Amino acid sequence: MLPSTGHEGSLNSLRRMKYVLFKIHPTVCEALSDRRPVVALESTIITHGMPYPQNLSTAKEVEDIVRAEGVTPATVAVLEGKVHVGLSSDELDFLARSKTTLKVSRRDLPYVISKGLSGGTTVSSTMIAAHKVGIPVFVTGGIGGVHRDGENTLDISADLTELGRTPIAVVCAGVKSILDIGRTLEFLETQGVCVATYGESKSFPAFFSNKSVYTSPYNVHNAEEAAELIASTLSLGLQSGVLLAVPLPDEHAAAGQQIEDVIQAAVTEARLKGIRGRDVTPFILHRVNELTEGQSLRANIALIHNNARVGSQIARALAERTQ
Ligand code: PSU
Ligand code: MN
Repeated sequence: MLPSTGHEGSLNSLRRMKYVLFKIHPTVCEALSDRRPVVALESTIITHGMPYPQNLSTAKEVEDIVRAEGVTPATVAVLEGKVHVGLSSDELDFLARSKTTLKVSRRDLPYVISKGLSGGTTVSSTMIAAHKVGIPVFVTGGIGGVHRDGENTLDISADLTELGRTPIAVVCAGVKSILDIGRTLEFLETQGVCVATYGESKSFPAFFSNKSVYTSPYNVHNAEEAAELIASTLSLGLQSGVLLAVPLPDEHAAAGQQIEDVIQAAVTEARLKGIRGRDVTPFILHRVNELTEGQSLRANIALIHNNARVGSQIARALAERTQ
């Protein structure tokens, strides 16, 4: 018999906690134990980022695109106090229809878990879940950032500090111009986040627009280069994340410009109405969609599809390297 370390009790309770707090879908479990590629997906976009029924169809399409690339999708959400990694079709349906689910960021996790509540996970809490179960690549639409006037309000998304402390590669379409892109990039630099644009463009993309006036620190030209960058972050043992920004496909660029024009109106409206804190991003997304008569939603869906494809290729290239 092995000598007692005196830690068995706490180790066992830790294992139990993880078992109790997390529910990993069998397809995700199998893929992870076979070292096959998995892509994590967030769910605030389902609960607070898009209206029903487009939220549901998009969530399903994104999972299908990931599967078609030979990768296992793992949509993350909190359901009745458990962090689910990988959802069933019924669970996706529940999240898309529910009007009472919460928006769960890092700071909300303890409360939501302790009360047995349900919610969509933001980029920050999805990164936490992905890291805990060992999924290195995560695909989303847009990350949170420093809000306009953030130098006064201090409204800076927890996504940015999460990228500074959790080694996950987040594939997105850049930062929405509802945010202050320049300050967001400065903040990411302070947090030690390696930021690169995917492809040839020197510009850092602005979500609806495939370029901004800001230069991207780096470029990766293909999935292999992106995987190399992620692998280097992991081998160095850096505890910070990587942000890969994939520009919106050209055919949607014109719509992007028109959407930009109404963003200022929506931002001003949010300020005048006294919208604060976690409600700001969902409010602006909703208003921009109304003001563009659905054009922003269509562009949003197109770019998420594109990100899912690119992110899956990166996850595959990374898995091939580490196999
Ligand atoms: N940007 C979008 N759609 C979204 C979000 C951001 O275009 O759904 C969501 C993401 O889940 C992101 C969160 O992590 O909003 C950021 O919210 P906040 O700005 O409150 O940190
Ligand atoms: Mn905020």
